[in-house]
Amino acid sequence: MSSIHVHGLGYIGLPTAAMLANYGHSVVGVDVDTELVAELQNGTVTVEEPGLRAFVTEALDSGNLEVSEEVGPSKYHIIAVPTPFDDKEKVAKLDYIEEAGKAIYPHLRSGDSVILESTVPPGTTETVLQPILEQSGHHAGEDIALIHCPETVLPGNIITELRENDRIIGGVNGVSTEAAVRLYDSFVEGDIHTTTDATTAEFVKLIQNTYRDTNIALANELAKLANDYDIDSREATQLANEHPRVELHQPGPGVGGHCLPIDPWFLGQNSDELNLISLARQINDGMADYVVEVLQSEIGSLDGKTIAILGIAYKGNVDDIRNSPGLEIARRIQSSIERKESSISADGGASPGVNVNLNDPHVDDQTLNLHPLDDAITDADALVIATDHKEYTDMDLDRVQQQMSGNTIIDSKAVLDKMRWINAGFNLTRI
Ligand code: SAJ
Repeated sequence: MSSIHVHGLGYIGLPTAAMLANYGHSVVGVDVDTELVAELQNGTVTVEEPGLRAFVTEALDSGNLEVSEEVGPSKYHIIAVPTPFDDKEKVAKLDYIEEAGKAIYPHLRSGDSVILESTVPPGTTETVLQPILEQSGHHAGEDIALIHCPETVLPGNIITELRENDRIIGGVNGVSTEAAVRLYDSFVEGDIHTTTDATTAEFVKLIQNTYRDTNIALANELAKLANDYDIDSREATQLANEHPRVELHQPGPGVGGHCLPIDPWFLGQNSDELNLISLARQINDGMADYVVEVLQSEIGSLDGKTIAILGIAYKGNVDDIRNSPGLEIARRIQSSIERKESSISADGGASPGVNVNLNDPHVDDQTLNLHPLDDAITDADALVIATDHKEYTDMDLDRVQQQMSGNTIIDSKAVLDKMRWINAGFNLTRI
């Protein structure tokens, strides 16, 4: 069993630290956020992720997991810090990785390993992290190991996927790779694939999310085309996917979260070859506008209307609102009225505005004016379903019918049984 420091105790670092501790390693979870460290030291886990609270508690209670702000010597250092995205420049900000490297290097000893798990532009391990670590006087690939091993877990299923997913391990040399394989072998049940270098491992992670984002963009374009031909794109996609070599993804209100909308841009950080990939990003970013267009084509002007947006988490059954398509739709609805208001005010008219009710049973955010589902729906002219939460699939049709003042539903995640709701008198449109 090894001594391990896990740097960064967020969505990835915390479950990883707990996993390693629950497999008998001696783990110190480190974070620079004093409040988070204090909370975890008291056994409080605030992230909504199935099973995580109990899993972390088990690790803390066993004594194998400690949480600290202090870095010390350790056989392995795993870096799982965020890589924020500069949306204007379309580049990754690597400050947290640099800070982690600076915190680690004074404690490095011969034979130690540093593993970067954070998602990064290709080349980061070798060109950004390695020079910082080598300020210790040790050399990566000689007397210390340096590796990129990307995380690939799906929020909502993190604990299972941490254990069961395959892992890609790319060391700066063979000895580095082997050191990481020994560690991940102690808990990973999936296959471990090794690559010849860290940059390939970084690239692989990015192209997995880029594949998904680009495929969704194709699905979104097909949905718009299908709409023009007055057919249901979901039915067409399902039939197309019956072919053994076709695997189209699902259209929707846009692509949210902190991975798919961002990682494709990292590929272009040191290259000018992003063409299809950046177009796919634009198509997916344009879906919120498209949903509003469809809404307007169903109910006409939004002036004076009440629209309920159901779902602001970026995807079903999670509480994460980063790059939320639902919130983006709400903003676009508001701004469509603001644009109209400014043209109206030129000729002296007035606009009654639009009333947007937000609901999300999974999100608890005091900065947003969230309504309980019943309140959000009451007197709504239209519902826009933007997240595939289970609660929306289970909505009581009769109750919704009694509460709404209109009958229009834009089901951008295809959560409702379309024909059942249409047969009951709803004007239901899928994206
Ligand atoms: N979405 C669609 N259509 C689809 C699938 C997804 O519109 O057919 C939307 C979702 O609604 C959501 C967004 O895409 O808004 C992203 O959701 P997701 O479930 O595709 O992915 P994430 O961001 O939750 O997690 C991804 C995963 N990557 C892949 O599946 C290749 C996960 O395994 C990674 O670990 C994670 O990114 C990450 O951390 O990079």
